[in-house]
Amino acid sequence: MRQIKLFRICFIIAFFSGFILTPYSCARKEPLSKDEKMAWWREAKFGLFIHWGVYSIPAGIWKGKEYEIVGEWIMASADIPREEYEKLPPQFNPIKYDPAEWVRIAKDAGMKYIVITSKHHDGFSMFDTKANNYNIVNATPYGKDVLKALSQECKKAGIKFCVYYSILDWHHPSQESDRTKKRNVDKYSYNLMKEGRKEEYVKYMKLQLRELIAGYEPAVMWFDGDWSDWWTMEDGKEILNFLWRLKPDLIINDRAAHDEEKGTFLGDYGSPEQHVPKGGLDYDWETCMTMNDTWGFKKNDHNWKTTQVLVHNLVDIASKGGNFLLNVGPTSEGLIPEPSVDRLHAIGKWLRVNGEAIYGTRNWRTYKEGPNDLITDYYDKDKDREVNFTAQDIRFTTRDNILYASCLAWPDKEVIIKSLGTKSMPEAKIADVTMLGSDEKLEWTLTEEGLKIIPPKTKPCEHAFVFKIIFY
Ligand code: FHN
Repeated sequence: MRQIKLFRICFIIAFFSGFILTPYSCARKEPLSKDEKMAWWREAKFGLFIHWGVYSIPAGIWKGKEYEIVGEWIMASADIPREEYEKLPPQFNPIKYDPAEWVRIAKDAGMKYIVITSKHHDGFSMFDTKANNYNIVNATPYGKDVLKALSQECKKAGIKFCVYYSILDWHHPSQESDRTKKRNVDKYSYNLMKEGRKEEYVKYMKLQLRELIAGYEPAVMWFDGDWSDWWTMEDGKEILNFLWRLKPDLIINDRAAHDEEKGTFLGDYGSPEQHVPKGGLDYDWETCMTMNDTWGFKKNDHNWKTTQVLVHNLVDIASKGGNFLLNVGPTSEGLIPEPSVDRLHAIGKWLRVNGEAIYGTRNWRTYKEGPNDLITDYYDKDKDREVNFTAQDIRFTTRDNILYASCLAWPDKEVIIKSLGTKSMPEAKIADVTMLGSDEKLEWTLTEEGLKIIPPKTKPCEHAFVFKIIFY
C-alpha cells in the first residue's frame, strides 16, 4: 500500500515538473505560428536548387537540333510526342550518382537546404511513386529512388530536404500540350486539361503529394507550373490545405496559387525567378537562379555567371531580406557539372569568412549605399552580368546590435558609410569596427558625413568585404 502511495506522489511530482510527456504536453494545443514555422528558413538564407530528370539525356539537343530554351523544356520546345519521349527513361542510368557527394558539395557551399525536382512538367517522377510506372524505379535500368537516397543523406548532414513538384504534366493522359495556343510568353507551350479529366488528375497529384510527405518528409514543397487556365486559385488553396493537414509545419511557396495580374498568392513565400527584386519585398521571398542559362542540364550551355556575380547576388539578396536558391542541373550520369561545383566551392569559401553577415540576419533601415545595382534580368543571355562595383557600393545586413556593411569591391582607401553619419543617425553609438576575416585593428571616426574607416592592409577574402560594426 505504501509503495502505491509513494508511486502516486512521484508521478504527480514528475507530471507537473514536465518530466513526463503526456499527450497533452507533447501534442501542441495550437498550430505553429507562421514565424515559428518560417524561423529555420529565414535563418538559412542560401539553398541548392536541383533540376534533374530524363531531359538531361538530350541535354538541349533533339534529333541533331539545338534548342534555345532551357533543357528541361525539350519535350515542349521540340514538340516531342509522349511515345517518343517515353524512349528516354529506358536510357536513364545515372551510375555516377552519389547523393552523399551532392550533399557534401551543398554543405561545403554553405547551403542549408536542397530543393530537388520530384516531377517536372514532363511528368516523369524521380521517386518511387505508386501512382504510375512512369518513374525512376519502374521505368529506368537504374531502378532506384534517387530522392529517397538524397533525403537520407540530407538528414544525416543536417540539411533540410525539400521537393519541387510541377502542377502541369505533359505526360499525364488528362492533359495535352497545345502549341497553337500561346501563353503571354511566346516560347512557353500551353497545356490543356481534357474535358472531364481534371478530377482524375487532381486525385493523381494528391496521391503523389501524399507519398512525398509520408515517404520523404520534405521541409518545403516548391510548386511550379500553375499557369494553365484549368488550374485556379481555388484549386491551389485546396491543395495547400490538403498538404497542411498532412504536415502543418510544411513550408509552401507561392506557385500553387498565385494571381499574376493582382500580384497576390497563397503560400508562405514569394519566388522571384532569375532576378532580385529592386528594393526587396515586404513578405518572405526567395530568388531562384541558374548558374548558366538553364535549369536542367544542357551540354552546350557554358554561359556561367562568375563566382563574383553569384556572391554579389547572395549579398544583395540578403541585404533585401531574401533567400537565394541557386540551381544546378546534373548530367544523365548523375554528376553536377564541374563549373557548378567550382562556383559552389568558391561561394562556400567566401561564406566561411563572412557567413555571419548573411545567416540569420535581416535587412536594415536601408539595404544599400553607392551608385551601382546588380544587373539581374538573367533571361537576357547576352547582357553582361559583371558590374564595376566600387568600395562605396555597400550592402547592409543586421542582427541584434550589429550592422554588417559589405563593400562590393576592395576598399584600398578610406571608406565612408554615410548612413551612419551623426546627422543621418544621431543615435548611433559605435563600440567597435572590424573587418570579418581580418585581425588587423582598424582606425575609424564617426563624423557628420559618416563613419570613416581605414581598411585593413590585407584582403581576408575575395569578391565582397564585410565591416562588422557593433553598437553599444
Ligand atoms: O517552367 C519552369 C522551368 O522549367 C523551371 O523549373 C523554373 C524554375 O523556377 N520554373 C518554371 C519557369 O518559371
